[in-house]
Formats: sequence, C-alpha cells, structure tokens
Amino acid sequence: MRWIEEESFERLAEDLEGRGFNTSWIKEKVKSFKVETPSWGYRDSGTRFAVFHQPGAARDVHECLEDAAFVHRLTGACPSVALHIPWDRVEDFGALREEAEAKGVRIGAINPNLFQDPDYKFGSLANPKPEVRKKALEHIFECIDIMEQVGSEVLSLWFADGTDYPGQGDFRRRKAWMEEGLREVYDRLPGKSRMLIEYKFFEPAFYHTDIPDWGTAYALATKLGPKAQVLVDTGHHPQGTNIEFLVAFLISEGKLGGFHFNDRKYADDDLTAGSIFPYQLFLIFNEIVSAELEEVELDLAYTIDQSHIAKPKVEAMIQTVDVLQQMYAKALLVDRVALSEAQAEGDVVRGEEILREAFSTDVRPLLAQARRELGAEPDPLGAYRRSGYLERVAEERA
Ligand code: PSV
Ligand code: MN
Repeated sequence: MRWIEEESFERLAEDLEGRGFNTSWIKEKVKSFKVETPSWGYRDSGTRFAVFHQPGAARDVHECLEDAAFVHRLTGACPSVALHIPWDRVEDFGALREEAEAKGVRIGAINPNLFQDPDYKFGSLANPKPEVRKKALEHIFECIDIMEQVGSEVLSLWFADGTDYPGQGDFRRRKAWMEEGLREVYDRLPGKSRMLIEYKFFEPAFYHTDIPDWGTAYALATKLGPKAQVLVDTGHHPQGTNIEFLVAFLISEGKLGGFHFNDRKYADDDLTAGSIFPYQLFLIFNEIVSAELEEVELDLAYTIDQSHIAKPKVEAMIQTVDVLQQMYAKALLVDRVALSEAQAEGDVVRGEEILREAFSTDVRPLLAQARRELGAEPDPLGAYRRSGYLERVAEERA
C-alpha cells in the first residue's frame, strides 16, 4: 500500500503544486470535512422480507455511540451521530449527551419516526384522521424537546406519507394538512435550529408520495421560511435524475440544508455511497466546492444514511467516509479558472477533461496525510481490521 506512505503524499503534493494547486490549503479543506454517522447504521437491519442479525451489531443507543466514536477515532471525520426516535429513546437525554461527549462524539440531527406506528398506515401529518395528525405533531414536538436536551440544531424530517391507489386520498387536502403540521413544527424550532425536509419519490407508498421530490420539498421549505431547508438523500430519486443539477439549484436558492449519503442501483437500496455511481458523487461535490470557493453561505449537514446487510456495519461506515472524503478531495482539484474559460469558449471537450482530470487523480496519499495530521489512522479500514474491535464487541454483545 504505497499510498499510505508519507513519500507518496510528498510526490502527490509536488505534482499538484506543478499543476498550480495549493496543497496545504487543499489538505486543510479535507481535514475540515466532517460527516455524521447514523445510529441506525450500527444496528441490525433488514430488507422488506427479513431482519438479519450481524455478530457485534449495536443493541442499543449506547452501543451505537460506542461504534460511532470508534469510527470517529479512526477517520477523524465523524464527530457527530444522528439519532432516530423512538429507536434511540432513553430516560435521560441530558445524560446521553454527556455519555456521547465522554466517548468523543456529540449528538447531531434528530430524526422523528413517522412511519412505524400502525396509526401511520395512512400517513402522519397528511393523515385524513385529525387524531393521527395530532399524534404525529406531538411526536415531532417531543423530538424538538430532545434536540434541546442533547444540544442538537437539526430536525431531520422524512415522511412516509402517500397513497397506494387512485381514489385513496385527496391530494390537495393532504397537502394542506402537511403544510399545516409543518408550520406548527417550524414555529416551535428553538434558537438557531433548523428543519430539513427530505423527499422520496416512492416507497412505502406506491401510487403517490406527499413529498416526492426536491421541488416539492423546496416549495414547502420556501413557504415556511429561512429555518426550513431541503435534505437531499442521494438514493431518493428516479433513475437518471441529475442530482448535481438540483444540488446547484438548491445552493443558489439558499435552500440546500444537507445530505443523506448512500447509493442505489434501482431504488432506495442503501448501498455504500459511490459504490455504483462514483462520478455522480464527485459531480455533486464539484457543485458544493464551486459554491464554497465563491463564498456562498453554506451550512450543510452531511449525514450517512445507510443500513448494511451484506457488509459488516462498522467497516461499511468507514469505507463510506473514505469514499466521501475522496470525492470531496477530488472536487477540490478541479481547475476552476480553466473550467470557466473552457465554458466561455464553448470548448466542451476541454471542460469535461478538466473534470475528468480531477476525478482520476489518486487522492489517497492526501487523505492519509490529512488523517495523520488529525491524529487519526492513515488507513482507517486497515486499522479497523487489525484492531480486533469487531471480535471484542461480538463477544460482549452476544
Ligand atoms: C427513508 O428511506 C430514510 O432515508 C429516511 O431518511 C429515514 O430517516 C431513514 O431512511 C431511516 O429510516
Ligand atoms: Mn434518508
């Protein structure tokens, strides 16, 4: 593994300097890249057909925090953990906050669960029954209280609301109920906190979904006000959607709030980010870096939203962090001056080649160096495999 050696970094740095880049600035940017991991990514999970147990999978929120803290120690890039309520509900959230901090992480976005309770069979905030809408609203209010107790500033909302058949629901009425509920939530947001509205074009509903796409989420967030933004889950689009375009659109409107990273081949498959469409992931980061360089105000909640079945969970998480860092680093290597020249001149091939040059640069030596400087592991996956962590927790959590 030559890329891990400091010499490889020095060679890359020399090459980049030769291409006109400021390597230490790029390295600092890579070091500042942080992504939240989800508690639910450390627990047992399943398909629609079965739940599969993995030895060592976290059994409660405390073990999720333990796994997340270990991922952070190895990568230096995952200082916070997203919680899902009620899966992660505890008696004392103040104590949970302290526990997280003692382990070296903090609690990030709070995700209400508005899909699992049988009452939500026909929706939550857009349910035709007022008592169910009220129940959903109260659950979100509970999550806002939890945010205050754990010091979180992000309420992350995903609704499974939708219908399966024509005639099942009244679209406009459901829209009004959704808006009414979201308004009440918005008005309760404390201090500097914000709400992120996630969309998904289908599943669990198969005929219509109340917030199916980024345009709908954008319209709702715009109506609500500046503390409401859109959350892009990379797996929640129909085939062929140009995600980098919608990311650019939302950035320019000040409405991009964050991401749920994963990848998909067919639907919401929860695969490792970049495992199927790495170039797309690079192009998404390309839009973000382009905005960062123009000093567009951005506060993006980067979160991994993956629940692995085929892969061991902690390994998959570390692998994902590495992929995200790679794509971000590659996006920092786009020659922006040359790119805008090519665009102005209508030189399509040159413009594309500039992107391809950045995408094909092996940035692993840069990442290894950044991690060394962060006090993390230059090769976090290798370090994880050598650590014996999985064997230890598999025994403890048997
Ligand atoms: C739904 O598919 C989703 O992406 C939402 O973000 C949820 O919060 C998450 O999965 C976990 O259920
Ligand atoms: Mn998601």
